[in-house]
Amino acid sequence: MSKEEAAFCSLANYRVNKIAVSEKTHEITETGAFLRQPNRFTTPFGNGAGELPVEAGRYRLIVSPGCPWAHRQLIAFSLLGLEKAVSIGKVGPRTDKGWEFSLDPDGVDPVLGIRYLSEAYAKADPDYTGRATVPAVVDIASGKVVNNDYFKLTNYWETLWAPFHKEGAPDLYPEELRGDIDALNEVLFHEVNNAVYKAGFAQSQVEYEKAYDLLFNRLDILEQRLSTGRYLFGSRITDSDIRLWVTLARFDAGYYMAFKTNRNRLVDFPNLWNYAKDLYQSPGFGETTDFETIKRGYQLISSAERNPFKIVSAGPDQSVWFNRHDREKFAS
Ligand SMILES: N[C@@H](CCC(=O)N[C@@H](CS)C(=O)NCC(=O)O)C(=O)O
Repeated sequence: MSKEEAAFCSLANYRVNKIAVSEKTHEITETGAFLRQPNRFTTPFGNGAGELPVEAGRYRLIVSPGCPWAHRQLIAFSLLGLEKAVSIGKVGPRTDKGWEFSLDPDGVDPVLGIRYLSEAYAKADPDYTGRATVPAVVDIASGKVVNNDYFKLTNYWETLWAPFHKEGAPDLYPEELRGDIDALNEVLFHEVNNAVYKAGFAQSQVEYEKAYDLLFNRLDILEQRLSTGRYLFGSRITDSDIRLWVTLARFDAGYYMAFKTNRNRLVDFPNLWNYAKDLYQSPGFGETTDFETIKRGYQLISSAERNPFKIVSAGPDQSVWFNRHDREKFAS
């Protein structure tokens, strides 16, 4: 965690934090760096007092398939078979009113009965002035957002929600690897998942280049790591693979152009590209990936300033994701 991020996270009073960042500086520091708003709703799932009870039918998970933080949840749900316990609602393209349930009949989520995701945030905290983000877990009975902690959500699904996993579901967060997975996830967040945003939203050359260097330095290390094992932790898919993969899936179609993370494309890294294709062709990954939504989502961000004619690139050719990969060489 950088010094700025640590200072930001340690601000005790979220309201002060929110005003300083969202209203005055729009998540931009004095030096022009992008500093993501903290998650507002972080109550953990669990059976302790004050925790969110793990109960089938109680919650609705709201996602946009274009969003990497939400896409993680879709992959975990597909691999674990959780959709019977927690239903999923999908928002349409983001508008100037935020996320809208524009894909649903009459533009209303059939379970929550709301038109905008911001309504569920407002029900939970009428004073909330941050961005109403996906993924968001909404308590169906109250209609309130109860958790939007994208960093921890997959870990909850993988552990506390185990009683609702489908038969034969993989263990994506094996106990003996948790320390190593957590350590890698922290690095992945700062140097890959969020580094692309730090590059794309930077408002100074220096901060953009800092993020760019951080990102490609880490991708070079991961390229090496993936030369010795099929997945990040050897022969089994774990939570870390889901986290790395959602960023790789958006790399050439979104970040490369829209966020200027263009030292090279994903397809130029031999191991990362074969690894990414391998996962794309595995259950849970390709089937939850919507390249058109991803492309439009990134290329039309803040389109008034960044892309005033709203032109979305025709490429890249997504059929390459079905090309052969070489990762079976690691199969035992
Ligand atoms: N909850 C996190 C991360 C989730 C996030 O940023 N989601 C994006 C989509 S990838 C979003 O919902 N953005 C809505 C907006 O910016 O209004 C945050 O608040 O920064």
